[in-house]
Amino acid sequence: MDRGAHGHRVSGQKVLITGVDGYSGWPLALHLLARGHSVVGIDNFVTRKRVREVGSWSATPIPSFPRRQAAVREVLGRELGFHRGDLADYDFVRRVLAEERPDAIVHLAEQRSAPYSMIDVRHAVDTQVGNLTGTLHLLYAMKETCPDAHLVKMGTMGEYGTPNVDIAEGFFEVEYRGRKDTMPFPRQAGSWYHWSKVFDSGDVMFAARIWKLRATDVMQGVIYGVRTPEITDDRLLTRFDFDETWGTSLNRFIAQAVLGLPITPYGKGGQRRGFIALEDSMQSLRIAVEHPPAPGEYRVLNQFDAAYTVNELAERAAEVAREFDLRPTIEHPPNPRTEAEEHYYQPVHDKLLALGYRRSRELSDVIREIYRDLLRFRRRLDARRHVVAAAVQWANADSRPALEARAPPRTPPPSDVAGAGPTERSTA
Ligand code: USQ
Repeated sequence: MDRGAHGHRVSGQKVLITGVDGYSGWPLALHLLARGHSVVGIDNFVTRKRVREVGSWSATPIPSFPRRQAAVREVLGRELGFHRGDLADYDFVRRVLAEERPDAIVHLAEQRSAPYSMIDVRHAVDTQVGNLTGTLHLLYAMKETCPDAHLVKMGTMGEYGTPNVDIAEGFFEVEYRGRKDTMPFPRQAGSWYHWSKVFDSGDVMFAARIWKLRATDVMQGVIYGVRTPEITDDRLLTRFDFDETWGTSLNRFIAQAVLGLPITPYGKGGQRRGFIALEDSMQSLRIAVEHPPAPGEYRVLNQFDAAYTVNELAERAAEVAREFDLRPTIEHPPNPRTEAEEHYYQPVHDKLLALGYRRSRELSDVIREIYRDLLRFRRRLDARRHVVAAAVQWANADSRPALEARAPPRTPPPSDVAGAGPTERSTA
């Protein structure tokens, strides 16, 4: 067993992943298992439910969780432990942590969609109360049962907003009225969802300080992609969302091209964000797990690979589309969000590189791979094409009428889902 600089186990760790059934949680479980760690997951399947709530589904067919576990056993020859439950239930969280005693906890079990949080007051409250409650429960349960574990908490680059100065990696030195201090870089989030991550960051930083917990707060950029090297079989596919609330921009652009719909950078399209391929996000999380900070240290990682404007990504998606005989147009619908459409954006992202992060593949190669998979699942996309257009408006207090007014599906859902067995509805 290897030990790191802080006497902490590096290889062969036991890692608990909350949100193991999700877009990132599932490929992270596969990646960590393949690297020799043991993995236990938690999920309550609420993402599957919420995606159904907005009338959508994953473009890739997702087996029920027991079938996912069986596929891991068969393809990777490894066991994936699992506890079904909700982080809102403190007794459940405490019991699982006491029983599993993980070396690291990767906390991904939060409502992760900005548009979903902006639908109306109920969705805003569900997002913030749910996200903050889950994180606080984990922090308390760690303190009570496994205070030496390392919490890797999924945050977002969107916590920082788009200030007109460079964005520091968590902390920066400030001089004010002749005095200096090192302080958290200001947060200016752009949705109720993104604000929930800001509040979480404060809670994690404070818990690390008072209870000497090890914590990594991951400022994650926008993820794109459908595959990781461990996804060698369709039964191991992760979910891929393309509707307006759950799909992220580049993934949506490729789905739009496959559906023959215009690609939609909102407004002027000069919104610049940090992006990272799914595979490289998994690499980064694994690096964070394998390099824990010292007890009491709250570490912030800006986790993205490169910054692009949505116009640049729309153009790249349209260019690669031609290789597949697709000829998408690019349109600029009025921006449903309240955000700067032309702005400075220069975040520092040095720490993961210093820990050994290297980009695995070029952007166009990943885009190509997404096209190949989405073309295979085109019927599933087509059955839900009505949920691609934006309906949730930041300026509205209630976007439900607009969401409900979207046209119903033209075709019934296809039943042939790549032999994956019963899909979507979580447990069998
Ligand atoms: N956008 C378009 N057209 C679209 C969809 C999005 O122009 O059809 C624009 C948005 O207006 C925004 C940018 O693309 O300016 C990014 O939007 P997104 O939907 O790709 O990402 P976002 O809502 O910011 O959230 C996603 C994930 C979230 C994660 C975040 C990282 O859903 O969980 O925290 O990316 S970050 O953006 O760095 O905050």
